[in-house]
Amino acid sequence: MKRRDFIRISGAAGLGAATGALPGCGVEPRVPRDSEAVVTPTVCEVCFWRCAGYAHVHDGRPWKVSGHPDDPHSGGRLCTRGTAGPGAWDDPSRLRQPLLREGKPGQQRFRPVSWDEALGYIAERLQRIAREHGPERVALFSHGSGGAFFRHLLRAYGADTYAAPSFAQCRGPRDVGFRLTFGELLGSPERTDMARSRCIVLIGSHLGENLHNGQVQDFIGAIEAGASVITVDPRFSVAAAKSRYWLPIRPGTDLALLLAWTHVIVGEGLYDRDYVQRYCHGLAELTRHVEPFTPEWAWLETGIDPQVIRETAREMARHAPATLVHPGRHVTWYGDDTQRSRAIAILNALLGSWGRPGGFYAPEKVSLPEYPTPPYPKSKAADLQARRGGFPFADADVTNAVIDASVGERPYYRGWIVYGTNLPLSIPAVTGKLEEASQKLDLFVVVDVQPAEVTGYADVVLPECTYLERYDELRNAPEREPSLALRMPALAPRYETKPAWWIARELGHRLGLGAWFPWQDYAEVLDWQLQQVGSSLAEMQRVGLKRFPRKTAAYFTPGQAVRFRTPTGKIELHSTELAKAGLDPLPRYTPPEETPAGFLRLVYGRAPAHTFGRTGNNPLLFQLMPENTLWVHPDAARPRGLASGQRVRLKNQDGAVSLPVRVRVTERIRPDCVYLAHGFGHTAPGLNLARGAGADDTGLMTRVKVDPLMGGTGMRANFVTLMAEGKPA
Ligand SMILES: Nc1nc2c(c(=O)[nH]1)N[C@H]1C(S)=C(S)[C@@H](COP(=O)(O)OP(=O)(O)OC[C@H]3O[C@@H](n4cnc5c(=O)[nH]c(N)nc54)[C@H](O)[C@@H]3O)O[C@H]1N2
Ligand SMILES: Nc1nc2c(c(=O)[nH]1)N[C@H]1C(S)=C(S)[C@@H](COP(=O)(O)OP(=O)(O)OC[C@H]3O[C@@H](n4cnc5c(=O)[nH]c(N)nc54)[C@H](O)[C@@H]3O)O[C@H]1N2
Ligand code: SF4
Ligand SMILES: [Mo]
Repeated sequence: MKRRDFIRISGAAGLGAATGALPGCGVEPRVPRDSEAVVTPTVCEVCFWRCAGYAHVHDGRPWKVSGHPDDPHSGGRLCTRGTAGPGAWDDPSRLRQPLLREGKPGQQRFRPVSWDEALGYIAERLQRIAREHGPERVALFSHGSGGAFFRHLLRAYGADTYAAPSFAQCRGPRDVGFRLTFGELLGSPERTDMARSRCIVLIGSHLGENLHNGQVQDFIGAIEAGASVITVDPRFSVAAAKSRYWLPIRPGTDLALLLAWTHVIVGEGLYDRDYVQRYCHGLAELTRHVEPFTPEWAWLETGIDPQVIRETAREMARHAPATLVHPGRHVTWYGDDTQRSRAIAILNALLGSWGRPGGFYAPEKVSLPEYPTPPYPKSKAADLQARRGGFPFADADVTNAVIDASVGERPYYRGWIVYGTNLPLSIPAVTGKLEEASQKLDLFVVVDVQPAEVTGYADVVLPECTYLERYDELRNAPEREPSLALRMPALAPRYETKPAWWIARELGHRLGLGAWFPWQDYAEVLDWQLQQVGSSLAEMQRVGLKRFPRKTAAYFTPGQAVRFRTPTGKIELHSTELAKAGLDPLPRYTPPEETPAGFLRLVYGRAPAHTFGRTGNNPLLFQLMPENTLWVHPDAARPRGLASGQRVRLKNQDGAVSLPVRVRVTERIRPDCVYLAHGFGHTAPGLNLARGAGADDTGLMTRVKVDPLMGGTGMRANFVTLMAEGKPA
């Protein structure tokens, strides 16, 4: 696909989305002229790439959201999902007022209450927990912009546990693996220099379906410029379709392939000698370690022809250092994920791509001072075991460990605040635990925009307004060029919804923590911060996004002396930290569990038109893709008597059964696995469109393979059988 095709397709989808009259959505079919709309800057929150753009409001309704032309995250174009932002505002299921539980936990029976009553209830419970157990026994789960305000509130209160699914269910293994190797994290947006890559290796990363906007544009740009793409995926993904090589790997054996590639690169002397000598520690150990991992050995594990393994290794070396072995983003797959990420990091080090054009650049953000408030109280820190589950390389709090520490005989945590994360659909293998936690906790608050499944466990549900109706912190993301972007309210909050900053401030004052909220309106904080860097809120309201000059170089200069933030000051091929902890200092391959007879491995990924489960009820995106389908290879479909369009239920190895989902028979997947886009199969009664549409992968993940280094939950350890429902549609 050419870049302009991408623009046209995403633009066309967006236009269709913004103008189509939908039942229950109420979007006017008449397209207003640009001059009729009031335009204000925004930052998209439909996913966490956070593109900067503009909200166009006409007649008191948002009629479109467009990209900011100067934005490095979006190149001025929003993706399909971002363009459907007005649907988030117009979602008929939106929460409208605070709710207090009436029925039992797990039942969605609530009584609408005033903000005063809801906040009074929460403040009273928080004070009681602090008095009886200590404030450190309150945990924050968070994913999304407004979580920062609750983090600030809870730190002022004395609670420091802060767990996000973006660590233990997403990027954690990769960030830990790269930190152990290079001494630095990859961040978001990833510091990958893909636009300049000459060779791109994608291990699973399904760019194009994974629609992180700027990244997909860089990927397309690189392909247009002739980059060679090698995609490793058991499924013929969109990225595979754009690749020179597609390696349909046996699921769970990527580490064997990575070791064999390393074997070839080291054995044939294809690595960057000067770079490795100058910057790397442990080449001798690595050379010894990979000796046995020949392409022939890897063939038996991965099913990939040894000649293809050799050819692709040489292809990577030919283009180095402009070869990017992409670190991926969602990498909690099989439990050996930190080690697999280490193997990816090692390969990049050998190719000399870290700190070089076409590999990884050094990102920079704006040094933006925090608004002055008193230091947080030095209260007792939460028990590290409770927060991080005792995982030696957990660099952040571990969602599943915090959940575990909230159940059982003597639960550690007494209160939860859950902001913008739908725990039952995002954290596998916790359903029973969530029920138990909701019964045992003294306080369970959910802050959300819609009645997602997680709200069913809460005592109090607080309705946040959508991103189009609020201020949030400035977007200050590490990038090639530093920039600040403003999100401001394009409309007043609808119904009785409120922004997170307001909720946190109100609670702060009720808890006697007013010193941490010495402002009336968050706009004052933004203006103060902007003044410190030579701008102002007024300027940002006008320009939306402001770029700042870089202070350091984005790449190493030839021969530059670099001290890496690792114990040896070098890139650690052989990890001294892992060795010291008695763990494998070089990645060791463990074959995946065999698929039981008659079963298929369940794999999953992203649908381009949706973000997880959060957009299922967006009427515009629902129209584009109302449900997911189950990808099944003809060789797996035939003996089961399945045809495309037929509905099946999936049943996993432990008897968990999904909602019905339509089969898509396709040769684009290996015969030993089936594929579902994540985020469908909602059961929450309030989600009028999404409820019952398609099947949910999380409910089928009753087993996880926990990463022993950082606690991530490997989710690809589940197997399913298929049960036909009725005749082909
Ligand atoms: N449209 C859209 N885009 C998104 C998101 C979204 O919700 N919607 N979410 C964003 C977020 S938070 C994240 S973390 C990223 C995730 O996106 P990625 O980091 O790209 O996620 P992966 O898990 O690598 O991608 C799933 C792919 O892995 C393949 N796969 C399955 N098993 C194996 C295996 O054993 N080996 C290999 N090599 N491949 C395998 C699947 O077939 C599928 O193509 O996407 C981001 N982009
Ligand atoms: N089975 C399975 N599990 C997964 C994954 C998978 O592919 N398969 N992917 C994993 C990955 S990579 C990630 S990053 C996580 C993502 O995990 P989550 O972030 O939990 O993903 P969502 O399901 O989108 O839940 C987001 C919640 O935030 C709410 N929300 C949306 N906008 C706002 C807002 O503006 N304010 C507030 N307060 N709430 C809002 C939504 O209504 C929804 O309830 O999931 C992980 N879990
Ligand atoms: S990638 Fe799409 S959904 Fe995500 S922030 Fe950008 S425009 Fe919004
Ligand atoms: Mo993620």
